[in-house]
Amino acid sequence: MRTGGRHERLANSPYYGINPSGRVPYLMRDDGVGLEESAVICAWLDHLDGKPAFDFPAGHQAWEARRLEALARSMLDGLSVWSREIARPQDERSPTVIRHEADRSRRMADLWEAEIDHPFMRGALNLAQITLACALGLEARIPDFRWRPGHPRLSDWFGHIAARPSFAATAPPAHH
Ligand SMILES: N[C@@H](CCC(=O)N[C@@H](CS)C(=O)NCC(=O)O)C(=O)O
Repeated sequence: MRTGGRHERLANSPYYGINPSGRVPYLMRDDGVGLEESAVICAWLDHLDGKPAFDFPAGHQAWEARRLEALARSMLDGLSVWSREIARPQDERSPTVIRHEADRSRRMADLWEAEIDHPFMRGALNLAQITLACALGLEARIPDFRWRPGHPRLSDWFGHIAARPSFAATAPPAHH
């Protein structure tokens, strides 16, 4: 089993022969079938030992899990657009896109300050928690993404999850 590593956005990258979408992460299963999309790859890895920990809970709670996971992904997707935009050469950056994503990130930080005490966000580790932590951790890559002021509960929550050995070992390197 292999996962896609460093990714170059090149016109004729040999990586496109492996994964035509060109996106990472990408997991090549031992049977030769490749999987993309973080949630799909996480589910696959989580099921490898026959004791999955990240499956949705039963009943109505499954909708809460889906709802929160979608909100976390929404924040992360917006931040990905922002971080990609500021990585472009200065004269190719769109101030409109950057402003739109900065505004979105502020609304989402407010939303999460209100949602962060939800039992699903405070209980056993799950994909909604991981996704939100990845989003908030992008403060290391996006200098103007300053979500902590005015969001004490979210800051406290992030402090705990960021201290997990797995998060500490894979924190995004600061670009500034
Ligand atoms: N929702 C997807 C997002 C994947 C994604 O957009 N990956 C970025 C890097 S973080 C990428 O490969 N971008 C390169 C491209 O779009 O060409 C996931 O979670 O796997």
